[in-house]
Amino acid sequence: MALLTPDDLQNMTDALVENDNLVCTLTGLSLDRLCADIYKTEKKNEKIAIIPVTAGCGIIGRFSESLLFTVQHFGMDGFITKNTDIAGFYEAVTSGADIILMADDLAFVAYNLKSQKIAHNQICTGRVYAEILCRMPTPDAAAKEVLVIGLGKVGTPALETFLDYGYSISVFDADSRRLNEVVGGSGYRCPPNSSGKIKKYDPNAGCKFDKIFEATPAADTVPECCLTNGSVLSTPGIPCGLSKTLQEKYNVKIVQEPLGIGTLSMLYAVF
Ligand code: NAD
Ligand code: 2YH
Repeated sequence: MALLTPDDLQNMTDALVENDNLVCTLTGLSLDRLCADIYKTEKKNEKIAIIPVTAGCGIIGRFSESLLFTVQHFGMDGFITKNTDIAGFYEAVTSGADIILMADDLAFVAYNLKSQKIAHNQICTGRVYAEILCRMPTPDAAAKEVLVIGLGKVGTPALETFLDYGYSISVFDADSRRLNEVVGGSGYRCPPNSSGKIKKYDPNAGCKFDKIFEATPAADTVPECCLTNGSVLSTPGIPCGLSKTLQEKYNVKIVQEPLGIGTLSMLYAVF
């Protein structure tokens, strides 16, 4: 699992605001309204505690602060506990928190102490970045085509979303075992009822995609041959899988931000 770094989060606040505007242009909904519509929930003045966690590789500079920015940017009441770990959990509960955000090296979760709903960052991130593409108007309603690159813990819930919307999905993953598993529609962590709806991406077939989803930890994963002028790339992957040169050459619109969009999706999942 790739860990965020303080550098990844350096421009996070600007990126969140810019992406909110872009998502609104693309879908007609702000990120806040989009997440409310995905989960059919609304915020109700919940108090959100962010607990820094020292386990594993330890506290990541700007992580808790970026979560607090996200919470406050979307009009919610949040605070970072002074204590870390279990002492931070005790502080959060005794301070009247309704929802807890906390992450170690393996998982980042939102937990609603009142309703006991829990959300996982990778699932909620994959879902919201896929929903952004699904909610864009498609010129030809029949042509619901998407290319998905990266079939891991973020890419898999995205596949489920595209299947729910009736997309025909082309997929690629550098791990051929995972690729075959997903295309075969069987095996561990494969979306149910996907048989026949997901095909291997063939770079030699000349297919161009208006909509591309990418969730890998690698750079330059989006090949030139899949791009068309004005393609939209929705990508939680860090770093960005599309080079600056190709982005400019094809006027690609990119939805990408390192933490806040996925966090907002987690919060609406537990409201
Ligand atoms: P993962 O390890 O579960 O999955 C990554 C997948 O990408 C794997 O299946 C791997 O085989 C594949 N892959 C690696 N290199 C590739 C390449 N060059 N071409 C094609 N496929 C390749 O990871 P994950 O948890 O799904 O996370 C994916 C990315 O999303 C990471 O960069 C992670 O940091 C990022 N992430 C971002 C956010 C956010 O809010 N922006 C949230 C969660 C995760
Ligand atoms: O970055 C991570 C992991 N990759 C899980 C998140 C999935 N996108 N964890 C952050 C660890 C934060 C640290 N423990 C802190 O500062 O509290």
